[in-house]
Amino acid sequence: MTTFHIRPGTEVDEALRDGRPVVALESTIVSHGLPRPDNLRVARQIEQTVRDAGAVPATIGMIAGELVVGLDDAELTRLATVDPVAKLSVRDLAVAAATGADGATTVAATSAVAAAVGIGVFATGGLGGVHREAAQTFDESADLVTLARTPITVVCAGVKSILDVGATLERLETLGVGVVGYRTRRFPGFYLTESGFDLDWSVDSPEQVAAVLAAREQHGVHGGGLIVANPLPVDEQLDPALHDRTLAEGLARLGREGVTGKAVTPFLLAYFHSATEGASLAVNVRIILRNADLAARIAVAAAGRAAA
Ligand code: PSU
Ligand code: MN
Repeated sequence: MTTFHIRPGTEVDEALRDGRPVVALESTIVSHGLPRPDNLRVARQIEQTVRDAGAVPATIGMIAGELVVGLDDAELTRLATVDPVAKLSVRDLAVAAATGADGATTVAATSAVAAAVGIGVFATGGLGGVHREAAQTFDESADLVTLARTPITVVCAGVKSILDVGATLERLETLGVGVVGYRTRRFPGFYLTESGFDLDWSVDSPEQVAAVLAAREQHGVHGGGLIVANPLPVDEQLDPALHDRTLAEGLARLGREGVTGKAVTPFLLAYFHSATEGASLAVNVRIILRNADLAARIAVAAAGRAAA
């Protein structure tokens, strides 16, 4: 008998059976990435954005040890409000299930679970990656190595600007993870429109991303992930001077307070949100909603192609 399993929400289950477009969403953004009480409102807005673009949202998380793909509103509320909610990467899933934990899935865990149930498109804010000073700390997000072996398309605004962006791009290349800019040849910088790094490829439409996914499947050669990097328009980015100041101070505090490991990303995001008096939060929300919209349009295009 199986004790632990993956439970699809009713709507997600039906959509997957009918071949309708579904977009996976992560819950770590909700529990650890955004401050309360905005987090719950934003979580609902992300789902609504996916619906408005014609796809079914599947927010993934763990409720009392059960892995759920397509949390209902009560479950979403629970992960947004109770304490503690564990931050679950792929390696944590089985232990959290066996111990009956509540948990939120990171990009890594969300990607792995989504791919396991046959969801091909996922929207988030910014990927995890190589942390600054990783040469000493070895702190590199499991998001990268998971994407190397997981056939999922992740729509994001690049990697969080708190990271070493150049090193992260090098690791993505080594790991064989595809990276394409959405209507840009510059890699986005999360809070900032661009990070200062170039990309080899850009795509112009959801249909073109769907064509990439179809080609990958037809080749049967590359089983890893594809990153669709979707930059914020320049007039919507965080003021670059404010960004650089806040980042420098946040990194200094990190060192002073001895924050390490999986607490680093939530600490820096929270510091940004308080130090910029909500400006970075508004930008972060814009990023996620824009990515949810694009991911849904990609899922719609991919489903249309499959049906044709
Ligand atoms: N993007 C956001 N906010 C977040 C995250 C991404 O806009 O909170 C989360 C994701 O869940 C990602 C995680 O997987 O941060 C990376 O954490 P770490 O660096 O500890 O792997
Ligand atoms: Mn880490």
